Amino acid sequence: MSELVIWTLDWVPMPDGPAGFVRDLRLRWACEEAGFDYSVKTVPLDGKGPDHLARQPFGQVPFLDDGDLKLFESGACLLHLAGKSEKLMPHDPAGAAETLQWTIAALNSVEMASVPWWFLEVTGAKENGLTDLLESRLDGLEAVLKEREWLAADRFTVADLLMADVLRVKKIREFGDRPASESFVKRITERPAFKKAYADQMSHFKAADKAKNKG
Ligand SMILES: N[C@@H](CCC(=O)N[C@@H](CS)C(=O)NCC(=O)O)C(=O)O
Repeated sequence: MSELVIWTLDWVPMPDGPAGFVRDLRLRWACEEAGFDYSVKTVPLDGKGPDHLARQPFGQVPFLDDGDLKLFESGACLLHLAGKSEKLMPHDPAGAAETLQWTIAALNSVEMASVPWWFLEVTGAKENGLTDLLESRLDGLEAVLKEREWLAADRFTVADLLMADVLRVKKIREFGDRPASESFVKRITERPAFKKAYADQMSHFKAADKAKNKG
C-alpha cells in the first residue's frame, strides 16, 4: 500500500482557535477507522506559498497524498479512502452509491448552510438571514435520523463520519429540538477512531503552540 500523508496547518491560535475542528480530523478519523498507517505534514497558517496553492488552490487544508496521487477537498479525500477499505463504505454498487449520496448531502446540503450561518453568527451580524435555510436542512435531516441509525447502507460509512463532523459544531445545533440528530452526533463521535483522531489533532496543535511560545 502506498504511503498516506495528511496535510494540515502548522499552528492555529490556542485556546480559542479551531483546534479540534480543523478538517484534517476527517481524514485522520477515516484512516483510524480503516486501520491505515498515515503521517501528518504541515503548511504554514500564515502566508500561503505557491507550494500550498499548487496543492490546494483555495489555500485551505486538508489535502492528501496517496503515494503519487494528490487530492484536496475533505469529501473527495474521504471518498478516495473509502474506495480503499470496505470499513468506510460497502463496495457493492448500491451501497457505494448511497454512501456517495449522503456524503454529498453532508457537504452540499448541510455544510453549505451551516458554515455561512456560523460565520454570520460569530461575526455578530445583526440579522442572520440563513437561519431559516439552516433550520430547514437540520429539520430534514432530523426526520431521516428519527427513522434510522446510519445514513447509508444500514451500517457505518464515511457519510456518517462526515455528517457527524459537520453537525459536531455545537453552535449550529443550539436552536431547535432535534433529539435524533443529537443522539446521532453523540453515537458517531463516541467511536474510538474519532476519539483517537481528535486527541491526535489536539496534541499536534498543543505541541505547535508550545513550540511557538518558546521560540
Ligand atoms: N471545502 C473544503 C474546506 C476546507 C476548509 O475550510 N479548511 C479550513 C480549515 S478546516 C482552512 O484551511 N481554513 C483556512 C483558510 O480558509 O484560509 C474541504 O472540505 O476540504
